[in-house]
Amino acid sequence: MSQNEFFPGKYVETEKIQNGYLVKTDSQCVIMISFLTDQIVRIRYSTDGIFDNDFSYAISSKFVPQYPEVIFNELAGHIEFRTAALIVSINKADCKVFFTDLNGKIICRDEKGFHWEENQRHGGNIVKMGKMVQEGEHFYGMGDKTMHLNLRGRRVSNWAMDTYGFKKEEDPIYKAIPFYSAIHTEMAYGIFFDNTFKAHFDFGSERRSVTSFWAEGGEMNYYFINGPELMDVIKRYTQLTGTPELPPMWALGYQQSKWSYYPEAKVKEIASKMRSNRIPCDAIYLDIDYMDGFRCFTWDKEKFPDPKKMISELKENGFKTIVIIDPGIKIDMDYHVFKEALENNYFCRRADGPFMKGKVWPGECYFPDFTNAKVRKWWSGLFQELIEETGVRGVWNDMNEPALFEIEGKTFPDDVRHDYDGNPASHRKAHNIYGMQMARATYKGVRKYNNGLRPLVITRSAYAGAQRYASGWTGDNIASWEHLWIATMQCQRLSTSGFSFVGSDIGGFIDHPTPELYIRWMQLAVFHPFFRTHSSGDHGEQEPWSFGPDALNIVRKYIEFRYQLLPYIYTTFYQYVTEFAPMLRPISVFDQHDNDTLYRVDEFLLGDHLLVCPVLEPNAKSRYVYLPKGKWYHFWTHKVLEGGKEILAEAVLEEIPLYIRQGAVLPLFPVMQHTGEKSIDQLMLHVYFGDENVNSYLYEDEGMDTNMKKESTIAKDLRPIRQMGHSHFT
Ligand code: MIG
Repeated sequence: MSQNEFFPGKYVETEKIQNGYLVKTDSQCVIMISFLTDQIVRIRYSTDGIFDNDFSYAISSKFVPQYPEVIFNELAGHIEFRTAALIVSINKADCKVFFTDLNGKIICRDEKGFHWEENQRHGGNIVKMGKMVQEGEHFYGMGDKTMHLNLRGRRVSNWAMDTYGFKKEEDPIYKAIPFYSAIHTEMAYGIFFDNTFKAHFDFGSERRSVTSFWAEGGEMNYYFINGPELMDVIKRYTQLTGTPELPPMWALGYQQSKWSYYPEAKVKEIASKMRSNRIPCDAIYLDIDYMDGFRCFTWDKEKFPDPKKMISELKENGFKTIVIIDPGIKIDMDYHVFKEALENNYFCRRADGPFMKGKVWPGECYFPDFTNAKVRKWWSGLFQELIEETGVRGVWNDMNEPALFEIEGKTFPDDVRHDYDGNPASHRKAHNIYGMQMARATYKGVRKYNNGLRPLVITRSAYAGAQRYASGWTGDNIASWEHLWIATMQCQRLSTSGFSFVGSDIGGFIDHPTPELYIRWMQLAVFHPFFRTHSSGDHGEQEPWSFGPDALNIVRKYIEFRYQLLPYIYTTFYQYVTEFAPMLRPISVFDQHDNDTLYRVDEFLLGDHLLVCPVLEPNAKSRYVYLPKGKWYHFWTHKVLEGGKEILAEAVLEEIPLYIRQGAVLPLFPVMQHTGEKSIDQLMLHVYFGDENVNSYLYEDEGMDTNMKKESTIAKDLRPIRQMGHSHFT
């Protein structure tokens, strides 16, 4: 224990305040407890009795706290707060907190509990929390971390970083999502530590019996989210931090990208090759080279003499055009974006006043302070021309960690100032949310000028809640088998961290995949919500036809299958948006009561019914699959199998092991070349007949408009297709 560590001390009294309680101690430390629902309790600590202005970028404005009735009791050794689902107790002797169910069974309890160290260099405190590891406890969540899903025995940190060619286990990387879920003795709970400073989480790594988390500034401010089902913990966290709008149907189709497709003739060639090779595709991407000297919101007129015309021709052919936009604005008085921002004082400054100057693609740049509402509004307005005039349909935000070249730490220095929406702060506090605020401003702009159509925004960096504004990709991965494994970890993990609309660069961004690796990657990515091939382009072609005719045939079959699955994926997305259910579900989330699922990471569910078992090794002809309990149809042979055990599954190159729950009804589209091609009300229902009573759902609308209910012709609410039971389906 360090000498200047402080603890709250002894309990003195409890004071009821509006929507909560203040628990006072014999030090100046005060604990604020508020129950948002019966299942979610927020705990804040002030070390001197003065709480900071309560402000969070993470919490969704759509989340309405219920402030349920709470019963307060003072007992001999502790005080307790009871809701209809949960008891939160505080020891009188040391103010340690413990959470129990209504039977008094321990869900989670403090070890050292809250303690802090004064931060003499920066002011404020380093705030720390220590909790006991319960017997047989497992930990999940934490965003895009690259290691095994189960975090028991590990330490990770949150500080958004541009990590080109990141490695397995490398940490931190692009995203910072301070939420974990835990399970022991079939009871799950979650902790959301809403603190944006650089933060660390130790899951029994330093000491086997202790889980701790701490941040280098700010407040100890966390939410305890009750289960007991993991699925409910994730849903409750997701409701708290929000979900996106339903994306347009095309954004769930296949997308082709590269750094970079240019000039115009090349872009059109790629598009027409998609059609001539009969590869279904809905979107094509322009990376940084479309710009004039990497100036955002400009075009290189030599490469793209008439972008509006090109985009409308692509549109005729069924392609949406997506462009990249970075945060760095080139220092150039002849560049209108730079001039406007300079004149209006929109750029970030260093502590002593000068602008934050840093090198990225355009050379020396200044950077908008996206934590200022005025700046966000201005930024949104910049999209008018790109979206409304030129016809771009989606925007891809890169480098928003923010990333800088040629500087220690690869990001802004700590002293950079941010408005933080009226709570002025240094970069230490604003770093992890900079990217999400850029994505937010981008989303607002793209949506505003998109003619009432739903937009697509993609972000590389994220903090908790960023999922409200953007989809995400996992950054600069490598064409290797190890990275295929990392991709399936990251996408499952992000999905269980509230961020479902995710995918990896198919085939790998760096280096060139073998045909086999590209095929296996595609077979996995078909089941990831965001479905895009992207590559650095330095190592050869990475289009579906670049790997020879045999590979092309297999890849085509899977992309076609993705389009057939769209009604199911769209419905799964709707369940995410409205019911907060993660789209990708590790099998531990599917059946936490089966202990064998708690370490398994190589199978996952997409939505309610599809069990996906990617092949992650070269030369495979088969792989072991853990089939969760229940009965499953082998997707390709229709053979029915009994779950609750490991089986050897055939996995020749043409085939990814895939299973569907007995009793499910799967809605399928016909094969199409893009989502605008056919009227999408043609639907086939595949019935996987069985004795189990399994609900299947279908959400339909016209797939484009922001006004989902009003404008859609065949909008229907989430509804059972049919409970299969023993009924016959016609
Ligand atoms: O410094 O825009 O992750 O997808 O192609 C590299 C060029 C900048 C990094 C992104 C990648 C993108 C690339 N960008």
